[in-house]
Amino acid sequence: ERDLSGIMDSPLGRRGARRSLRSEPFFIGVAGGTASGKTTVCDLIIQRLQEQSVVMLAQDSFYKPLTPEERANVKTYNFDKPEAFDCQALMECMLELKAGRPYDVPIYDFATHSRSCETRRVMPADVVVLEGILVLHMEEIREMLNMKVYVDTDDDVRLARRIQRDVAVRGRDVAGVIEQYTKFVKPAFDQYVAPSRKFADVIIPWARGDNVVAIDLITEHIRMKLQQPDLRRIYPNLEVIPSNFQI
Ligand code: UZR
Ligand code: MG
Repeated sequence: ERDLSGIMDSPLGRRGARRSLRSEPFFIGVAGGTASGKTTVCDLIIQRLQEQSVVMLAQDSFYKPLTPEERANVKTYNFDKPEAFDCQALMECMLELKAGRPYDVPIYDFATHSRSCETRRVMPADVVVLEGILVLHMEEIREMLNMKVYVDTDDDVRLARRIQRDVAVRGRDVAGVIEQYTKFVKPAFDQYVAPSRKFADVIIPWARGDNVVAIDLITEHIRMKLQQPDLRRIYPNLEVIPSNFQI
């Protein structure tokens, strides 16, 4: 076991450590099935963390753009498998933000299944909120998260919302949405999303569409962790003391 008392008692060491550690954001991942309320949960968390610098990342932004062949056969394309996402780019984005550098996030168009030529610049922040169906399934991503949340909403509620949203916002027709749901969305949910629930630190029941207590608990936890940057990063795992700790 390492003796940290000398380092911790040195005011210079402590200040230096805090300064260098401060630049590492607190990552919170929010997973759950399609149309479970992930985006709403993230919006509410962000609203309540107004005094902090917070950025939002959606796994959806990292959908791989479809090739012309895939686009021609879009009805047979599975958007719910892990391979549909550019996991490499998402990982790169997280690492850049972790290092305190900005990242230009792709803009994905659900109507054309392609990336816009423009990007959205995400600046480094104290808190990074990452939302997406598979953020707890993907191991590399999961391991970077300081807090893992799963939004738990009944399947029938989710299907109803999914139909409404895809028709209203994503330019689909009802029959098409249901067909895609049955063929791809539900099987992938059963195979990847639902089993990732066991990785969550917090499971939020979201059937009614609100859960103020859960949002309060999450934001209070984050606020507390941000006040103790050294505790958050050093005590949980003494092996990962940054090399620049002893400044
Ligand atoms: P959320 N999706 C599309 O419908 N079209 C695309 O071009 C890309 C993705 C859907 C995808 C998945 N599945 O279920 C959903 N299909 O977006 C994930 N079919 O988005 O997490 O907001 O529900
Ligand atoms: Mg969403």
